[in-house]
Amino acid sequence: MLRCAATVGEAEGEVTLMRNAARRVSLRAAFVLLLVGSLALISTSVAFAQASGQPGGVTAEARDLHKLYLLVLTMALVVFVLVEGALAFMIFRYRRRDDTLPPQTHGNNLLEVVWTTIPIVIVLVLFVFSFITLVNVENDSKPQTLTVDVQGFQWQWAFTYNENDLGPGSDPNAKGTFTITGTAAKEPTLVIPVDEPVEFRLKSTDVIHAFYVPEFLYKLDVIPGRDNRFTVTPTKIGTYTGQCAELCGLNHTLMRFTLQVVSRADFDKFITDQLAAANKSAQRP
Ligand SMILES: [Cu+2]
Repeated sequence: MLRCAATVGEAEGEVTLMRNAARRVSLRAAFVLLLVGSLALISTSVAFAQASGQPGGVTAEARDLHKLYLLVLTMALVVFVLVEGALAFMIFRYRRRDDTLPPQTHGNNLLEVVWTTIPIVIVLVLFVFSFITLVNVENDSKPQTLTVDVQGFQWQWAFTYNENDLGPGSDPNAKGTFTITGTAAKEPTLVIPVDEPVEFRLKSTDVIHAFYVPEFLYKLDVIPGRDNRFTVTPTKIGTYTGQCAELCGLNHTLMRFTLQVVSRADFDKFITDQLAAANKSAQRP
């Protein structure tokens, strides 16, 4: 009898060991599945975010902003798929089959901690990356900056260049200036060199306007009495459109302009031509 009881005990012990081993294997499989699934979901979301049609911009700063956009969109997609997936799973798996009340659960510390921690981590990650991007984009201490004074007025723009402030090699004692002023009939063209930091100093003589070139992925208000400025480093030669992005009165829609990003040689030629024209008109009686 005793031997028989010992044999039964040993058999039960073996069964428990086998069950524990099976549980470990299935836990490991679930973990691997979760890891592979998460990686697949993240890479699919990154690919989807990249293909979502948001243009990458034409400046170094826009590239940073575009990266931030992709990060935010990827995180949003991952959260969306996980939340909606869990919701759909619950709806179908635990749908009502009869009138029996399901087991009622009141509070679960682990779940509370998990669903409080995850949003906090997401917000912190977004805050840190947004802050780093903002500091980079709004860093106005970049060296060798060429400056253009941008004046917004009802309802056009005036762009002023100073001969002593045209980037590397410009004569600090030169005094020539010229202004390109837009009119209702003729929109102005703003010309800047490629691969050089260009600072825009924004001023308004009347109401609030906003200086906006969509390809910069950035805009800044032009406020009377306030010296707003920002710097961009264009990386792509081309012609782009700009516009006022703040409703500033009846003819707000007329506040469009053209932006040309050109090579340094073309920019120097543009400056020489404009200064010559400005000198000629100044000498006219
Ligand atoms: Cu406007």
